[in-house]
Amino acid sequence: MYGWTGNILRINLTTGAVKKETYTEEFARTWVGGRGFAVKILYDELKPGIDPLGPDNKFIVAVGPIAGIPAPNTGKTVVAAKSPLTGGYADGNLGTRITEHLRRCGYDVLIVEGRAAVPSYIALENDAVSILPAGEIWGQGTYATHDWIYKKYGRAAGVLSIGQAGETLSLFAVVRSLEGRAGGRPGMGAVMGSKNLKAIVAKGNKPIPQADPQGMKALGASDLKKVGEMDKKSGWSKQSTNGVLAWCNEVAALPVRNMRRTHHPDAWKVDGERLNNARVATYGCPNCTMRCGITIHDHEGHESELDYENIGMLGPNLEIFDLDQVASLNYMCDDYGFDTISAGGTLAFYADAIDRGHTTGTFAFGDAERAKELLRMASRREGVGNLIAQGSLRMARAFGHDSEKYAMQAKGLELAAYNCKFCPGMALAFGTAPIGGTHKESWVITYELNQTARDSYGPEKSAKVIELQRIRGGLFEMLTACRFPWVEIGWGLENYPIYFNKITGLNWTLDDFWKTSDRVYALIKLFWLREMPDIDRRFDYPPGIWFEPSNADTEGPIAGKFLERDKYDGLLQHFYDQRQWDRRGIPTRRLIQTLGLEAEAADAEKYGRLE
Ligand code: PTT
Ligand code: SF4
Repeated sequence: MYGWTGNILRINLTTGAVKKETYTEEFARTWVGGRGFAVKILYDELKPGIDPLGPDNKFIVAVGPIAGIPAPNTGKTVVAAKSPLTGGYADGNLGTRITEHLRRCGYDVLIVEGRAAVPSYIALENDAVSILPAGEIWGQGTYATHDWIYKKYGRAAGVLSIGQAGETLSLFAVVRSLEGRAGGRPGMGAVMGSKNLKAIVAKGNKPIPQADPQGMKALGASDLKKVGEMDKKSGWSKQSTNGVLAWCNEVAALPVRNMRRTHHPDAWKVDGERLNNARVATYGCPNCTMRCGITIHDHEGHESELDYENIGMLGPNLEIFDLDQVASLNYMCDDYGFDTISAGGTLAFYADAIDRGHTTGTFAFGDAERAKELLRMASRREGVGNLIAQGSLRMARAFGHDSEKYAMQAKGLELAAYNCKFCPGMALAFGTAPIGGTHKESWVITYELNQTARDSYGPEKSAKVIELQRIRGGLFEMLTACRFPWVEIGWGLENYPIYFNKITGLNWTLDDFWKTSDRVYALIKLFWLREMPDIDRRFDYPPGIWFEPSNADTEGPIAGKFLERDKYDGLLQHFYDQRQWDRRGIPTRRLIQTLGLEAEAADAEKYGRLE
């Protein structure tokens, strides 16, 4: 078998047992890698109902067959587990040198089980595997942790770490890698923390098996160069992801004031141009020639890396239009290891709940200093920080007063920075995203607003959502390659089967990836069904407030417009029909057979009926 190492490393932190296991070529072809491997392993190995923060949960690090081999942009890794935030399947994707080093140590997957008796870190150095004490850095942020590890293993090593948020089990703690960014929004950092696992470091120099290494080397080098040239020509990385902020403001899709408003006259103060002007450095993930990580200094001189989602959620959504303050909040999230999107969404919900009189407290939109204090409290679980650390849905349940409808989340995960009060297609993308309210599966909003009638709830929108889910949530999450060359500068999708075939020696087309992607989405839904047998189509709805006429804007381009519940339901039905899922949003028996998931479905049927 080429492309895949065929090896899984399993480490049990309770017993200290380390086991090298193999997987078959059939497993590799059925699940490809990254998210595909992760969901299959979690489905097979986790008993439904286990405590996500208990020793029975498993923390998975998984890469795909082209990962770590120089080509556009193959430096990404998937981290996955059962989520403590949502209770369902969860994963995230981050740039890190672990991608290459894990493979160069000889593995495509790392499974961490159990719970260490004391704070620990895992070190992989080719065949050597050590579980070592991390007491010295327990209580430290992610920057200090990385430095500590780099001092021991050198700057070329690959590192994943958590900060205090992961240690104190914040339900939206992420995993960080300073070699890329952060990943695992639905609490993957808390799962590491629950295992007393502060960090993972890997250093390897074994070759990665490839069918045509010379051919791939030449092609990868020339394509990386081409992507770099295309990026320069397009000018995209001048503002990187934050180029979209001004557009969102203009088209009334910006999250402002807990998504109560869709645009703001001060939005320009935190837009891509201002970010580029303040730039102090540019960072990129491994194997990338279109480096998009823009850093700026905050008031205290910290260097803070800002993307659109960070700025949108910690800036306009909290009505903070001072870029330095946004940078400070972002730096704190990065150091503590909080997800910026959920942190911004939860703080905004808290300010909104106080504003509506549904709770008492000291916090108002625009108050950056208090927002920082609340983040500090959340990292220590002090006072109201204990509630904030659990996300907006749990906070809403604690406050009551029907406040759940304006907790801006789907499946328990806070929505990313697109206000879809009147974007039915993007609302569907959030509602049906398999890990909860993320934009990463289907960023349909530009298609919806630029190429269709905004008020259409037609099947063209659900079809596009599925097409994008297959590409973004399927192809890129299985291969663990960054999607930005394709999304942002038009690097052709047809290149990916070419890399895949050169590396694996197979002869796949994009259609093979679409089928595998459908299998992965179906299995993720079965995972949720086993955990929550009562789920139905309401599970795929966005927050209730988007359906309320009283929530519509009173001025601006979408004045008086809001999502219509019946029509959204119709759009959701188009989505189910096109996916061959039943009226509850569960894959049908016919689809299960087509995808070869009979064994998995038989298990799911113990918990919820299939149609
Ligand atoms: C993703 C989510 C995103 S999506 C952003 S910014 W974005 C936030 N980044 C955070 C951060 O930074 N620090 C922090 N403490 N929390 C953060 N939470 C948020 O996490 C880097 C880029 C981006 S920038 C995006 S869209 C693309 N994401 C990709 C993906 O998911 N898969 C893939 N194959 N390629 C991708 N390419 C792009 O990578 P999650 P990231 Mg990752 C500092 O984390 O859980 O997947 O959530 O995201 O590493 O920041 O992505 O406008
Ligand atoms: Fe990382 Fe950005 Fe390059 Fe993607 S484009 S690999 S996110 S630096």
